[in-house]
Amino acid sequence: MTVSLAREDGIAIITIDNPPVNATSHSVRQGLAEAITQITQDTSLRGVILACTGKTFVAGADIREFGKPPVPPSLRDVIAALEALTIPVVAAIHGTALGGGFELALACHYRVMNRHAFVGLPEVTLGIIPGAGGTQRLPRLIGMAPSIDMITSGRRVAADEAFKLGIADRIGEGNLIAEARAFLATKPVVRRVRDLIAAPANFAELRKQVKARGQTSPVRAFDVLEETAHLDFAQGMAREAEVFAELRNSEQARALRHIFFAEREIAKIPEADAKPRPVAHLGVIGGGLMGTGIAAAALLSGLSVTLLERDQPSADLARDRALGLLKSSVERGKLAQADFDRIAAGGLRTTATMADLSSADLVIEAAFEDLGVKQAIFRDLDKAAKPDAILATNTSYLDVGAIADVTARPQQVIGLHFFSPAHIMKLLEVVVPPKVAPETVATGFALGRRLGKIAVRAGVCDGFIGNRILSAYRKQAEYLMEDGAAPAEIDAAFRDFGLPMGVFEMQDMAGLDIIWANRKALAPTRDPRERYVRIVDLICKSGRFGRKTGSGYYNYAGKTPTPDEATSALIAEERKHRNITPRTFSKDEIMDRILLAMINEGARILEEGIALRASDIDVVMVNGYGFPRWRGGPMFLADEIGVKAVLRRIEALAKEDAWFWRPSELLLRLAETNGKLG
Ligand code: 3H9
Repeated sequence: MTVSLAREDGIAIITIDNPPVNATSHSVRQGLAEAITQITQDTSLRGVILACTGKTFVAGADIREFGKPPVPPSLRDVIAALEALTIPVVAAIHGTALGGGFELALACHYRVMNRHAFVGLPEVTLGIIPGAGGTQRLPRLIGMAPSIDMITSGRRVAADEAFKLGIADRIGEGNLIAEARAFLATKPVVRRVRDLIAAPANFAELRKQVKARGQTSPVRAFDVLEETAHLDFAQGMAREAEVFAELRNSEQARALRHIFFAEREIAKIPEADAKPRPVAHLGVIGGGLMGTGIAAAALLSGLSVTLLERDQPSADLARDRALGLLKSSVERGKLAQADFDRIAAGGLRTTATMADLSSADLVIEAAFEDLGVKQAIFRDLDKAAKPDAILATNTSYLDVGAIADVTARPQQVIGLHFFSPAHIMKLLEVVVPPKVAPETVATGFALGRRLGKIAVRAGVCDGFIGNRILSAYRKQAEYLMEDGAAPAEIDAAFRDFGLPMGVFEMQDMAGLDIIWANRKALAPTRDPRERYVRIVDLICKSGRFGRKTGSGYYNYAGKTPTPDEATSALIAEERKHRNITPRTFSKDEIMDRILLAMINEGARILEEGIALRASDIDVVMVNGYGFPRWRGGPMFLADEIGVKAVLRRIEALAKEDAWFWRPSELLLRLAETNGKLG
């Protein structure tokens, strides 16, 4: 029984109980339809309350049903029957009323919201548009401009704003059913949103606010709102249904559904049953960009932080930097001024003495990226930290096991690879060395959750998941460059595909010197069969490290970056030196090779057990490397294309460069069995 009906003092109370999020699965729709029929037949009733058990109101249609044929009754029919009731219906909203859940609430004649509740129509984030009347009822209730904002962005609206917009009729605290009863006691008339009239709007102006970035659904949602503005309710509903059906199983919707579930799968780790240790006090070693970003993220989530630098002036500087990041959070409305003042007064301590980390529950080292430097720090830290403290390194590619092994507590050492700026970027790779205890891994994940991060488990290898894939496609981009494509052409192909920037722009921004140092560190282990492009080394040798020095692949002297002439000449020179006759590559050819490089390396990562699931790799690429969410990630794309077809393309490219394009064992195996990566 996912829906129950109770009658108390002339009021019908419909309760939905469908854990985890009360989605409108088939049994809920069926149950609601039956409850509505019973209410219609009972003339003794004066009002209806629609409520949910558990942590939330209805969070939407059941997304797992989207790939399957629809089974009646449809949510639209249930909603129409609810709205048609002739006694007042009140939705009692706690948690989140989202998508179909909010549409259900919009069909109620009134809405009572808990002070901490949210409403929203996030369908566009799943590649679809609201399909149960959201595009028709919301504008009639609150007007076109705020509806366009909510529907095309998918953003959630908190109770206070919902009240101001006219979505909520009453805000309550405590017993929401009692609030809804009190509301019904005011004898409200039956008010159907479908009968209201939306005021006209300036669509040409409003269209400019739609942020689509290559995604179809926000644009289609806007189209429907505009097209149906002058239609009656039934015609508007019919148009909404058409576009909903058109998008429901589109490529983008499938990709976005994939990533929605992938981001929830990441929490399913072998260490899930281990008990995380409590972390209230965090130590951070290193007050550079990374260390201060990590400190800011921790402070924002209410942890107290001690940040260690090599001397007092550097510690003071680090303090200013961390507080500067938090100040910008106050300006962006992410942190209250009072919380900032509290942190500035005592939540953040900076020191130049390792012994001051002795009370930290977990210490994250974010010092210079060099194994020797990190091992020296861990030797000292192991002596200074309390015995049960967990020690973490923020290395982006070094061997976490080799760092753990210099301590007397390798079971309590882990990698926590944050992405810069660490107080903003969502991704966190939790790197698991061989001797680590399950409890340490569980603590890493719990800390990630506390900091609001998307934490993905990764095994130890050079670059873990994300940077290892980056290194593969960066190499491929360098080969394309040396073979004839200009960096700007390659970057344009990345942007056309939907990434926010190209691989060369990104390197200029990160600093070419950092990449150079990494290449030098890896030189002794490089396989002689690997094609090596030295262009970036030569750029660095001329003292040009990208954005920070004013030039790299691009020149930054003017308002907008332009291809750097010295670099273009250097590339031409290098081609001559290697006897390469430059070829032209179309944008499609460029992205085809880049994606195949990502997929092949991703498959290796999977076959070596560095990533637990193909979808974990997609989560990393989407949240850390700008891979367009609406494309689902490289592994999802590989399965969409088909492993066999992917392999055929890799084998064709292997004729040019057999070493780079040697196919992963996993791809070979899956192609034989017609299997899938995900
Ligand atoms: C829609 O409504 C279309 C309509 O307009 C038209 C219809 C005709 N379905 O996120 P959590 C699962 S489109 C199925 O970790 P939280 C989730 O996979 C929908 N399953 O919890 C996970 O499962 P597991 C519009 C769902 O507390 C578990 O619930 N609605 C759905 O951090 C817990 O999820 C949305 O887009 C679903 N709709 O956050 C809302 N939602 O334990 C999507 C969740 O097996 N949902 N699951 O891994 C959310 O945003 C969050 O889940 C929510 C809770 C904020 C509700």
